[in-house]
Amino acid sequence: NPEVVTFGETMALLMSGSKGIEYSASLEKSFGGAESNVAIGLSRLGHSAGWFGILGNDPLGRMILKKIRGEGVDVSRVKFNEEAPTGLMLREALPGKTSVYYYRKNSAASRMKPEQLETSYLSQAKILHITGITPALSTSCRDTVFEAIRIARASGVKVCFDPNLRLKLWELKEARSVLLRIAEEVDYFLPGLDELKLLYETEDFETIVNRLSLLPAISIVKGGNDETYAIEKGQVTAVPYYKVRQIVDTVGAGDGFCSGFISGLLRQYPLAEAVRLGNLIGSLVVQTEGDWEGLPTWDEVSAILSNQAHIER
Ligand code: KDG
Repeated sequence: NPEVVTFGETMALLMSGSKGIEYSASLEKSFGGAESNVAIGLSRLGHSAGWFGILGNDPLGRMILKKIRGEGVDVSRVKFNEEAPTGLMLREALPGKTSVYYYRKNSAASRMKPEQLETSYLSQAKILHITGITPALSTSCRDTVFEAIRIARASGVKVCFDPNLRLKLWELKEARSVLLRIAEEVDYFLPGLDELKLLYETEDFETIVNRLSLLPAISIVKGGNDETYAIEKGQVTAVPYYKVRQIVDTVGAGDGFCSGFISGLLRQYPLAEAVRLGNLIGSLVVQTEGDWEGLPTWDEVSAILSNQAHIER
């Protein structure tokens, strides 16, 4: 059984070049989903990771399954739905503005139900990773998230939660109530600072820290002033970002962070070191186009950490 288990919606992704979707003659095909991005990251870092979700029984669904399997992620619990399609997203990165368009309403993934969870698959993991995208997809997906947390907690599996606030999927008011309820029940809460400002309705960092300190979870706040904050029992530790040569595409950086942080937890690093590894993976992902393509292997990470020069040929 995988050490880390995660689930959610993974969609086909069509990306345009600099002409944008409207004027590009062709689009590049890939796929992405916050949870499978994290699973791929963990697999590349040398851990066993399992991802599941529901895909449409269509060419895009089959492509996604093969690609994620090809990354060494356990996909044995993935299901296909015959009635609904695989979700799709289009993305364009125009100078200064990245836009995402979803074609995912009533997708196969949105049909996930709590009864489909396999208790022993979850309960034998060390870590369950969930995101706040899944509960936004449908009520049955929301119930599935809460049931997965219940199973994990009953078996002593640690739960990591990235709220991944997606205002294209639900109203802030509803998102706030659901995401903050989930945050109460997890071991590691991994929000971005911008998300916390919306969830707690304040710009004030002190207030945010106070609110987070009331949670049982250790909170890791991404996207501060070029640093990530680890907040444990009211104690704030700031861990600086790595320098990035050129930011190409920031999508997937948060997922990269999560995979590095979880890798640090599995390696039993002290908290700040796990955060530092998360920062490193995030900094590498933003230098490549795509959600998960830039995720490094453990060999690449080791080389960077030991300062080895990269030899092209
Ligand atoms: O974190 C990256 C994700 O946003 C991307 O892969 C798409 O999962 C996705 C979503 O639902 O937005």
